[in-house]
Amino acid sequence: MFNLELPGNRRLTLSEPVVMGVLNVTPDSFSDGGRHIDVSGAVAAALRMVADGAAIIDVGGESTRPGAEPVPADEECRRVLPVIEALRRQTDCHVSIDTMKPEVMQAACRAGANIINDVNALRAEGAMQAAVQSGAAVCLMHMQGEPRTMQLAPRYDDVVDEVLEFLGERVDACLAAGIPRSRLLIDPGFGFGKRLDDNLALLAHLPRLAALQLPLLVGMSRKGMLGQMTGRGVDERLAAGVAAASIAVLNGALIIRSHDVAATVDAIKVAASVRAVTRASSSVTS
Ligand code: 7PJ
Repeated sequence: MFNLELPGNRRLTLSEPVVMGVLNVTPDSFSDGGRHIDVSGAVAAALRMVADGAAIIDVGGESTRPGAEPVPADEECRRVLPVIEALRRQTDCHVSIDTMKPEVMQAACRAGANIINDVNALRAEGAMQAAVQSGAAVCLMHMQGEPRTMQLAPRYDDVVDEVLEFLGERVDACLAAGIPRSRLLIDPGFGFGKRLDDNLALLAHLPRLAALQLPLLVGMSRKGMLGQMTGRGVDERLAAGVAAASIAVLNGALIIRSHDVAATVDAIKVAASVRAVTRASSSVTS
């Protein structure tokens, strides 16, 4: 059983899978010529996700969707810090900061974030040091390429082997830098430099990632892979996302990153109940 150690002697118990609710904090295009951040709206959305059963709120101020343009660190801070500070005052849920930038990691953790969710796996200059100093837990995600160009020509010989090798190396780098295993999460990075076949291979073979012996986070909510399988637009992928989350939990995922918290909480209870039976009977026979 996994526990994730967090700053301030807190911990996230992962005896059952949990949901990480996605909170995108990007400018409201309807006011101030697109520069206004609706802090109270963002906080209200987060509190709703907590009420719906989210264990973690993942706050992000820069889109990492394919083709998205980078945002400077000070602008990213301007977006996320007021939201994290307000959340800290109003709830004791865990808060992760979805960023690749060391400056944002540091400021967000000072403001009360206790998990760093880095789709770049702390490879940016200064990111590893920022994570060590913050004392926060870290989610290490696999990505081939970089967000702006990653979907142009993804290529793997064996996607599962390559993701495992990459994550293993990043785990070793964290351990060498002084981040203990008890603070690490791993994530195969669905949709990050991957074609549909690659995403499906990862989902089907997710149990192989258990070799790294770390809690597994996955995010497929609303992603293109669901659209490719169902023909649905981004706002019509709830059922597909819930199905994908259930399969991920059956295959060992412990944290599900989702925009649709209430539905995902219910779905993973079903999947976790079945997984518990499978595990109990396989431990008797093996
Ligand atoms: C992920 C993420 C993911 C982790 C995004 C989107 C793209 N962080 N941040 N895993 N995806 N750990 O939500 O469509 O899959 S942003």
